[in-house]
Amino acid sequence: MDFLQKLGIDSYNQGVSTGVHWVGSEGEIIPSFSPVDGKHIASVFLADANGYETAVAKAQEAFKEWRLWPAPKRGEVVREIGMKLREHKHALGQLVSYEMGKSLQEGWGEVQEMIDICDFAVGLSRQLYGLTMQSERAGHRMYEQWHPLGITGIISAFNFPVAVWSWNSMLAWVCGNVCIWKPSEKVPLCSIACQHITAEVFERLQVPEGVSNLVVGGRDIGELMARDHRIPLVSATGSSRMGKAVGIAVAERFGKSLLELGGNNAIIITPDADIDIAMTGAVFGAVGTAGQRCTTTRRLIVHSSIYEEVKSRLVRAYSQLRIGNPLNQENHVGPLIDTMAVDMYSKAIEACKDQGGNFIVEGGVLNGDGYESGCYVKPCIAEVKPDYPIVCTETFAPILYIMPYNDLEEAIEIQNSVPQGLSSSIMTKNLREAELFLSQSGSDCGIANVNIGTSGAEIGGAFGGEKETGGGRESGSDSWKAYMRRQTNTINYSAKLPLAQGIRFDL
Ligand code: UN1
Repeated sequence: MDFLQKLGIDSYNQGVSTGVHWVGSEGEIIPSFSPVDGKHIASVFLADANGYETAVAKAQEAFKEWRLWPAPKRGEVVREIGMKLREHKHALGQLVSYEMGKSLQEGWGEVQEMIDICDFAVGLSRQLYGLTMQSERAGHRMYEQWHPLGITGIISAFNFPVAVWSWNSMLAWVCGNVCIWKPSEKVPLCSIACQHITAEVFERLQVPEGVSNLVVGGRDIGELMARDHRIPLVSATGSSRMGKAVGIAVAERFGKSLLELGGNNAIIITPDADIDIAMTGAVFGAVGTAGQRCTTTRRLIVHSSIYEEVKSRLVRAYSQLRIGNPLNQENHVGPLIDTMAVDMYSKAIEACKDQGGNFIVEGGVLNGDGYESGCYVKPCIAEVKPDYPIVCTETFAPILYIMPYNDLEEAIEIQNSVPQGLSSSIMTKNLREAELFLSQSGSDCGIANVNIGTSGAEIGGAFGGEKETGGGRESGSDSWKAYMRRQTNTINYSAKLPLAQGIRFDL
């Protein structure tokens, strides 16, 4: 495993860093096991309350200096991080794949997303534009400008152990913020590797200590961050349940939160679909990352006239899936993150059966040669009714629900009938169908695609969704605005003091 060495991972690693320096901790030691082969990779000292306090104090201090760096200079730092990531892409992708369990291609793809967001953020560092308005008063000028917020708290999930952090941190940094990152304790080594990569750059460019803090910890650290008034923005990725708790705690102290939570994404396949494209989109969407993306395709809503054809093609496609070690590029599907996730998968299958689901591709946990970790499961497909409680729930596993529809309005209603609102797509060559799906009466999701599956969004667009997905937007477009505060400035350069709205106040 020479990638561990290349990324600076030791047998024992500190879990708290203020950028260049690692902070000793009295916290619990957690081992990181690979879901690929069940082997112990390395261990990490979790952050305790003292480690957390050190990080917050350093971050506060660093912010005072970092916010004074011109934004394009901050962009230069991010550019250098992008260069370092290119150098480490191979090794970091391998670590992501080994520690998290996604395929090697997807591990490298995740690092590519990091590189891409660095490029995006570098350009953005010269484009943090505000508007100029026309004042209603003579001799007045009015405009708005954007200032950094301070500390951005980043809580990330296991499924994208490095990319989601980079979407947040690269933008937050060019905006002039400092960051405190609490990664998922299921994938601590990925975060430690990222911290080593950025530390090299930060040291060389003399970035103040405390701009990039890592706090590997459990739920207690997440709770501290959510309640901490010194952290004006908490960006959290994970389940809707976690996001609700974070959102409430942050709102209670009038902080800002950026929530990217559960999805329950559907593809509508219409009679005018190119079935080959629809199949590839659906199968990759459902089994890619073993069904553990927030953008995973969980529901297929298929027109009744092609329902049987789609079903039999899916059954055939699923019979060809190779499940096994994700570092072996022959395999399509790797393991789930841990045996707890396997348990949730098994329970969801049971619940689906109890609620009336008919499995056309059976699931099951795999044992034996190559499956020793106990984390490998069979992707499966069930015919369901759209309102089964299990169908309205996000299960982070490769379980695909399929259901028929008769007219497009009905299909859109089914698609929108779940509590989550992240990603959606329609497979059709019919312009009218596509445009209806994208119209105000169409998909209610943050992402709506045509002839593309629900997953694999590019970084250039704003990423996030509505309803229980939390409403936040990360990554591209103008998502940067979430990391800054807007200030409206009115300047009077006349010799009088006219009041707005024509009010007179004569002394
Ligand atoms: C996530 O699962 O939290 O769109 C993010 C995608 C990826 C990001 C997923 N670019 O599938």
